[in-house]
Amino acid sequence: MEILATIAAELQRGEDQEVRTLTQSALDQSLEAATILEQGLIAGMQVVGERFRVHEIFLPEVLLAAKAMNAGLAVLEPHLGEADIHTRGKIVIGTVQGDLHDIGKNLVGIMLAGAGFEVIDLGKDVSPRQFVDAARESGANVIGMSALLTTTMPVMKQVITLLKDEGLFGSVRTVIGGAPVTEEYARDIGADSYGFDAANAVESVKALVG
Ligand code: B1M
Repeated sequence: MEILATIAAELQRGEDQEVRTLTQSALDQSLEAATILEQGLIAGMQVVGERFRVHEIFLPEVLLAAKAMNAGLAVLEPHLGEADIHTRGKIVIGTVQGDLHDIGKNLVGIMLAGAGFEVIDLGKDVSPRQFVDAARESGANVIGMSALLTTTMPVMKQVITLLKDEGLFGSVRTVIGGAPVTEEYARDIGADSYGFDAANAVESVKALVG
């Protein structure tokens, strides 16, 4: 679909206005929000990540692409998820301490809210103490953690250790995800579940809180 390739290309150029307008046009053409997300926005961001990795582009360009991604996501937000009306449970989410990548985490939050969960989003650079206190104070059933850097993944384990120290492990379940995170890593650190993408994160949380 040509418009999806154009969205991906404009996202790579960091053209947030264009991405916003094109995303709306794609919806107007009756394309599924999930298709626009996967084949337009995420496809564009994957190219950005690869070009950044091989030093063809640098941080300023990545930041502009992130801004364009957020512009497109804002248009898609009301159309993602299942739009259940009742609350399935409460979940605290955030990107772990030291990590400023929040696009994937935001997407997970949108999909969880769309599936009927009450989402308490702590934002990015969230410390273990903030996660655990927020879960206790809100009575959340689940903590969802996102990490995009290999250097910040160990913070997820610190959250689980703190839950154990505070006697909350087991009653507050954990789900983790983010590009470098694997199911095996989740098992190793004692996380209850893992989501490889936003839709899978919703399935994992549903399975946890049944
Ligand atoms: Co940075 N960055 N970045 N970056 N960045 C990566 C992650 C990197 C892989 C790029 C690369 O080298 N190819 C690399 C990490 C290498 C590593 O550790 N393995 C990297 C680096 C090195 C850095 C800096 C260190 C660069 C520097 O300063 N020299 C720096 C670190 C800053 C910090 O965090 N302290 C940095 C900064 C940035 C920006 C600020 C410029 C920007 C982020 C803006 C923002 O988020 N507001 C940025 C971006 C945009 C990226 C890439 C290009 C794209 C990430 C993204 O948004 N993807 C990224 C390359 C890549 O991933 N290909 C890269 C789209 C998003 C929808 O996918 O986040 O993977 P993702 O989320 C997915 C799944 O992972 C999953 O579902 C989502 C939807 O499918 N998921 C979950 C995510 N969280 C989940 C939680 C769950 C379940 C599933 O349960 C709770």
